[in-house]
Amino acid sequence: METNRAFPLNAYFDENHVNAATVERYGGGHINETYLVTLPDGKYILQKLNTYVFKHPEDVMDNMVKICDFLHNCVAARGGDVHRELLNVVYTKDGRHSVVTEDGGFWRMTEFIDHTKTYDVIETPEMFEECAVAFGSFQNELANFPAATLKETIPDFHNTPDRYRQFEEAVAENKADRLSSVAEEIAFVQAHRPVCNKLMDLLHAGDLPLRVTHNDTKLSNILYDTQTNKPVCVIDLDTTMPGLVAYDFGDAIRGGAGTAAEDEKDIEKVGVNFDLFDAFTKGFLSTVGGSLTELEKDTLPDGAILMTLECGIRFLTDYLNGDVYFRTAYPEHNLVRAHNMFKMVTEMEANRDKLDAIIRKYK
Ligand code: ADP
Ligand code: GN1
Ligand code: MG
Repeated sequence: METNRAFPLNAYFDENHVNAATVERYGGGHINETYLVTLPDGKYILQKLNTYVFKHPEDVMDNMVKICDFLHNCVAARGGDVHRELLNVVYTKDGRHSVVTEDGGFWRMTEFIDHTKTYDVIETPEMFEECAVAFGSFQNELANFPAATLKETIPDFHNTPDRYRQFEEAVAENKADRLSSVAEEIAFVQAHRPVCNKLMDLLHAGDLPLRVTHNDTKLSNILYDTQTNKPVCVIDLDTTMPGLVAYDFGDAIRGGAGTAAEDEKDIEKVGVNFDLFDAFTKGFLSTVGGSLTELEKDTLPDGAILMTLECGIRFLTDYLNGDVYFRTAYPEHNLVRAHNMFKMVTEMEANRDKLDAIIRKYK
């Protein structure tokens, strides 16, 4: 339990409420600091945004407010529960979407969505198919969102060639003096350099359209109802901005179709579960398939390989830089994560025919 004086609760509540509040660390995200605030009459999620990652956190919140307002209308129009099926920003007493504290901390609050949980490893293909429907529906609902009003919260977020450039920079700088221990991993990434360009080349050639995508479709960014085990809400809208559909498909496969957790230490347990790949494809294409071009559908497996490779490159880069981006629990954490991503890439590449056949089955 943390002392609530360390948090900007005064900006949101009167003195009595502040005194009655308890605050505890919550959730397992790699980026922001997340806390559960409990008051006698309600629960809230308070988050300190990671300003190393989000250089302009006010842009993140401006986007979030616009997206949540838009989703509010969608959920209300279909008769859904507007306090459960979307994130609701809690405003300060003077009507602001965020608080900047004296030490420069950037904070936001949302309503806590109770009786939900997240998963690090999915339990059944059915649950993963439903996850796909949830992410697909999120994309469908935002199809009419005015994309030009969104700010780019992390420039070049899924620009894989640029991620490769940052990796090369990290190798050259060797800031954490870890280079000598990762020769094999570096060779793996270098051998995959040509793969990094595929989707960006198609985008730049005008062959793939930009849509409003979530861009961080990992399993723990879906809240599942603890009673029904069905997805309730898509969360973590910090990177929702224009992107390729293959990013959302691919990142979800990366984070959910594995046979083990992202940071499983026993590499033997790490691999791709093709039944889960099948289930996600089924749910996703049944939801967004009607609005996708043939090429978008055909390049979904490229997205799965690319997002997994990109994430592995990002973990390895962060390891080389001394763990400055992702939250880590021990020194080799990012390296373990990178290994696991590269093993999944290898397995998907070796089974490309199988992945293509699954896409054909549902397209
Ligand atoms: P990060 O960018 O660090 O991943 P998230 O916004 O995804 O931050 O939040 C981290 C975790 O906190 C989520 O995985 C989820 O478990 C929990 N969480 C976040 N917002 C809510 C909410 N409004 N209601 C319930 N749980 C939430
Ligand atoms: C981060 O924020 P979180 O924990 O949901 C990261 C994703 C990575 C993921 C890997 C803003 O997601 O891009 O794929 O970790 N988010 C950001 O687990 O960088
Ligand atoms: Mg998250």
